[in-house]
This record gives sequence, structure tokens and C-alpha cells, in this order.
Amino acid sequence: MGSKGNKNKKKGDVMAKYQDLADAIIRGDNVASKDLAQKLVAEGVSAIDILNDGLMPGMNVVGKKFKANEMYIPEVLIAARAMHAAMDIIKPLLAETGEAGKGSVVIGTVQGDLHDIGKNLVGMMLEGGGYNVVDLGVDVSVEKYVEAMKTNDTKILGLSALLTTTMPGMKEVIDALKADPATADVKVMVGGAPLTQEYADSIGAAGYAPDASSAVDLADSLAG
Ligand code: B1M
Repeated sequence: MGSKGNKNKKKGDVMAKYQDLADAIIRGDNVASKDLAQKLVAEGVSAIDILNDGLMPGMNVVGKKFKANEMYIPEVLIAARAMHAAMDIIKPLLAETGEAGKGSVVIGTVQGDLHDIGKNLVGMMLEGGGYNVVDLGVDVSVEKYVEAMKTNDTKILGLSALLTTTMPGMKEVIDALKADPATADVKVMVGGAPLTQEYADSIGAAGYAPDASSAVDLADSLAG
């Protein structure tokens, strides 16, 4: 009886730890999200567990509430700020786990699209996977991508899009790269919540990754 109680308590404690972090994201408390992420790190929880069990579930709730009109843009932005505060804590740890010197990858969110949380996570995981990441930011024009692929020593470009209205911008980038002999051999990997493998294939992308971890495997296979 006693041991069963302890076992349940232990499990409950672990759940509560992540729940607090997820709740901090949902209510947009960037001080708490940073502190709780730091506390979990100090307790020896891995960066990837903090990401998958605390941050992502929190942001998923934000997404559901946003869709259901229970949260509005200012609250979602505040939640995003809290997510970034915690991501700043785990970023060096994700990077530490990586091998070094695999070369560079250019990433960016396509034109018209301001969503950067997923793109930033992909960047962090790529850094953790040993890549030097050149992040062009959000709302990146076709011309800026083409220019970046001429000036950086890499043939891998990662595009992120979160809106069905901005997804077609990926094809514009791919077509522009193919049309220029200096960038025709660039391999474009794509990702973002509304994307599918079928869509990636239809626009001529070299690969599609459904999440940040698989983005690293994909970059490895494109680089190899
Ligand atoms: Co926006 N938004 N948003 N939003 N927002 C969505 C995407 C939406 C699905 C919400 C909803 O209705 N349920 C919806 C899109 C609907 C659609 O197109 N079908 C939507 C909308 C409509 C809008 C606006 C149009 C709202 C408005 O103004 N009326 C507006 C557009 C602004 C613009 O971009 N021009 C808008 C604005 C915003 C905020 C600015 C308030 C904020 C963004 C803040 C920021 O990013 N700094 C925001 C947010 C936060 C969201 C939700 C709630 C969360 C997105 C997120 O960060 N998820 C989102 C709802 C949802 O997705 N559930 C929503 C967490 C993140 C870790 O996941 O980005 O999917 P994700 O990234 C994953 C994978 O997709 C993948 O790996 C990541 C990690 O595993 N991945 C890649 C991503 N990129 C990759 C690249 C790769 C590989 C993998 O290779 C290169």
C-alpha cells in the first residue's frame, strides 16, 4: 500500500513538473517559463524532454484555444514569448549534444508568414545535430533566399510555413533557385504544420520533415 502510494506520488510529481511549465506557456508567463525550464535543467531533465513534455504540449493547448476563439492574437504572442524564454534556456543544451562541423544550413520562414517558433526549434535541433545554422528570420522574400544561397557555403535550404496561404511561397523559392544556374543544385527541405509529404513532392522539394528532430535526419541525408 505504502509503496503503491509512493509510486503514484512520484509519477504525479513528474507530471506536475511538466504541467507547471506547460501552464506557464499557456498563460504567457515568461518569467515562470524561464525559471521552470531552469529548474528542470538543474534537476537533470534532458533538454529534449523539456521540449517534448513541457513546451510542446503547452503550445498545442495555445493552438487549440486560438482555434476555438478562447485565446486571441495578443495572448498567443505572449504565450510565444514565454515559449521563447524557455527555449533560450534549453538551446545551449540541445547544441551541446551535437557532433561538430557538418557544414551550414540556411533556414527561414517564407514571405508573408511571421510564425517562427517551429523554425527556431528546427534551427536549434540542427545546431544540436552539428550544423552551423544561418537563420534568415521570418517573412523572407524569394530574392533574399536566392541571395543567401549564393553567399553561404551550403547547398541545403530549409523553408518553414505555418499558413495555407503562405505554403505556395515555397514553390516560388524552389522555382527561383532552379531557374538560376548558381543555385540550381540547392536541396530544399520544407516543414510546418500544414505541410505533408505529398505537398512537398508536388512542389519539387528535396525533402519534408514533420518535426524538428526529423529535420536533422533529413538534413543528414541531403548532405550525405
Ligand atoms: Co498563427 N495560425 N496566425 N500565430 N498560430 C496558426 C498556424 C493556425 C493553425 C491557428 C489556428 O487557426 N488553429 C492558423 C493557420 C490556419 C491555416 O493557415 N490553415 C493561424 C492563423 C490563421 C494566423 C493569423 C492569420 C491570424 C490572424 O491574424 N487572423 C496570423 C498570421 C500572421 C502571419 O504570419 N502573417 C497568425 C499570427 C500568429 C501569431 C503572430 C499571433 C503567433 C506566431 C508567433 C511566433 O511564431 N513568433 C501565432 C501562433 C503562435 C500560432 C499557433 C497557435 C502556434 C504555432 C506554433 O508556434 N506551434 C498556430 C496553431 C497551431 O499550430 N496549433 C497558429 C508550435 C511549433 C513548435 O510548431 O510551428 O508546427 P510548428 O513547428 C513544428 C513542425 O511544424 C516542424 O517542426 C516544428 C517542431 O516540431 N517544422 C518544420 C516547422 N517548420 C519546419 C521546417 C522544417 C522542418 C520541420 O524544415 C525546414
